[in-house]
Amino acid sequence: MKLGWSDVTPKAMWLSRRAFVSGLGAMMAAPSLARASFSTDEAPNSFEEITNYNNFYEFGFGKEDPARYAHMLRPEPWAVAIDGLVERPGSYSVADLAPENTVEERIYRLRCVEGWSMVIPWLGVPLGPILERAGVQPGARYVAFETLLDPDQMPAQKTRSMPWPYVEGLRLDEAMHPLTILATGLYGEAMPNQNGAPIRLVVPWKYGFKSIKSIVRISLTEEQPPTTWQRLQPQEYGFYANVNPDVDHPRWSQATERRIGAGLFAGRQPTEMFNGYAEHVAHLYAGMDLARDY
Ligand SMILES: Nc1nc2c(c(=O)[nH]1)N[C@H]1C(S)=C(S)[C@@H](COP(=O)(O)O)O[C@H]1N2
Ligand SMILES: [Mo]
Repeated sequence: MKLGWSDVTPKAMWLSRRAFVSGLGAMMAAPSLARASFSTDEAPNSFEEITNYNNFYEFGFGKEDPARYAHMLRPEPWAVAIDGLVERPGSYSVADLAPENTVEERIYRLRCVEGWSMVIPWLGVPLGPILERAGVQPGARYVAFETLLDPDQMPAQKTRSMPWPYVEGLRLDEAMHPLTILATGLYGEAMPNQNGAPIRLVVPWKYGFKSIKSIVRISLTEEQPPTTWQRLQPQEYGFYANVNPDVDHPRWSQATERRIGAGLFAGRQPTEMFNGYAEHVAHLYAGMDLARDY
């Protein structure tokens, strides 16, 4: 017998979940005006490239390790907790957060801090309305995200190579920005395990490590949350991690990038400020010194 949500969820939580889910109708009625302009018209990478060249350290450090080992991940059933400074904390299924008929395509550039990039046709929903439905409390200033912790499904979590689980965070205004999505698929299909099934963050103007995969918890916080890469190497990886060709990594230049699949002789291409999304996001950082807040 398959358990329904009302069977496994305490009543108070179920009631708040019901309020959350019923908010969807109102949301679907509002057209997303800016949607079309968010997708790049650059040619997407192939499905093969997107699913065979990955960073997902829970499955190993090699670029081909996720494709080889991510079959161990069981993306169903899956629950995402939304908690912290919200009016309606609860446990939600992927279908609650991103009902199939609300999912839209976003073709985004992805720029890894290591200096390579891709163009990926994601499927997903904006994060902002999800947080609004959960009811952001006035004291909330940041959003913290957590990946699944289960060494049986994520074999590298049996090693101490990194602090597990992988965690990330955004400032609340970054999380609410319409470019920020929770992605549930790519190329019109459910999210491949190696890309962060069943649900992952995509923040296209930031280095790829901010786009945390296989999320099980989203917490609204007052304090800036810790992030995995800042914990590991704070002098190399900051909280903001905005793509910026003018602020080099201490060990390499960020001025250019290698587009995966472009071919051996294509050469490197210039990296764009905020990964090409400056017109949409530069205002978020007005007055900040981006060399200091890297
Ligand atoms: N949980 C988790 N999320 C993660 C990572 C990871 O190792 N673990 N790697 C990050 C990095 S460094 C990048 S570049 C992107 C890569 O996403 P992709 O493999 O779907 O292209 O995922 C990010 N999200
Ligand atoms: Mo990355």
